[in-house]
Amino acid sequence: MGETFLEDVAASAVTIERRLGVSRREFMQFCAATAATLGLPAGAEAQIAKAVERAQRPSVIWLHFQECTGCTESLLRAEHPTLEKLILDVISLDYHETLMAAAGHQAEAARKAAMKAHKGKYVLVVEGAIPMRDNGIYCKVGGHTAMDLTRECAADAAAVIAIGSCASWGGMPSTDPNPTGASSVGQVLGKPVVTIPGCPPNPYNFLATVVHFLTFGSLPAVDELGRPKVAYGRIVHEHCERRAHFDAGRFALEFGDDGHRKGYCLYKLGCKGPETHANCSTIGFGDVGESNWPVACGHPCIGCTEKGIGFAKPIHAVAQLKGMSPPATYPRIVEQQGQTSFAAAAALAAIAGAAAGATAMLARNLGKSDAGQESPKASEPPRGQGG
Ligand code: FSX
Ligand code: SF4
Ligand code: F3S
Repeated sequence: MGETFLEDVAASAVTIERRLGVSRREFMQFCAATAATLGLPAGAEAQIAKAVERAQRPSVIWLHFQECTGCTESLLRAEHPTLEKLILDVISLDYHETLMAAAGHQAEAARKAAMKAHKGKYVLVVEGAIPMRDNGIYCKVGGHTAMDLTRECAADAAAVIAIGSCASWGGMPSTDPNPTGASSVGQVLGKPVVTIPGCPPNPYNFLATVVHFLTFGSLPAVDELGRPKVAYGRIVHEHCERRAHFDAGRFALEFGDDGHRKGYCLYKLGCKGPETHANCSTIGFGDVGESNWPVACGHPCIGCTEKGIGFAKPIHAVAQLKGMSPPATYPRIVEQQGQTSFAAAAALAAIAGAAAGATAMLARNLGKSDAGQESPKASEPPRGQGG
């Protein structure tokens, strides 16, 4: 590093550009987005940037069991080229069956070597459910059952993350009658672990969790199901872009009917947004562009992040209404809605505890100030710890 602050900045900009192939500006935008996802106070992006730039990348051992590899796919198939680069840059992926070049004994040796070299320090990520029936014989890798591998790798891990609904609570493989006894990582280990459910999960939630670990040396606060509160503290319905239609009683009744084509609420088509905890409606899904999440695409939320809802409750069944607090703001759908000013929405979000979902949504909506409904004075979104 150079002797002056400016030299330091210039040097780190060059390093980041070389490492990630992105400009310093893009990198800082990523850090700000991650800070918003984590519901961190203003200024946290600088701390995140410092940690990502300087910290030693944590070794990650990533196991795959009963699943479709959609979790990994969602991390890699991003529209924005920096996301997967960032993920692969902030961690050192030492074992990942679908991404590593090694195969067979070589792959097994790589896993053992990483476990030995980083004993007590590596992060174990498990993707997929783990069959427990008949001593776990329905899923084996390298001659070992998924059950044994999970326990062996978790024993010396600094942190265990269950990624995707399958690993978090059984997901699709555990669908009734669950012939293989597909179970979660927590069930196999007999203790709670951090879970990032979703089928597939939102890559930003995984990245934000890892960045939190990198920046603060700990995983973020979780709810009773192990889900980071900042990402899963609110129900989808609370910040849904169709919420104004729900409140006004305007519903699509059939796919393709007039209400559906007008973008009305999908509740009567079985949308599980009112009973599903996730931030899809606030940060969008993955990194595939604006308004790309199930409801925005015209399909009801199936509750993929929620145990007992996704793959359990019929897709057409009407959701139970939970936690019916007013939304923080009403994005885009304004034509029949009165004047919800941005300032009022911001104040409401602050009163509601400035939950991460609201914070992220308000941050996102700052870019839409051309909608004409937002106060030009409100240039700063409220920030605060979510939960
Ligand atoms: Fe697939 Fe992952 Fe679904 Fe499961 O995601 S997208 S079946 S949650 O474990 O690969
Ligand atoms: Fe959105 Fe579904 Fe709630 Fe309707 S029921 S407002 S579509 S989350
Ligand atoms: Fe899943 Fe519903 Fe989000 S189906 S991706 S939780 S909108």
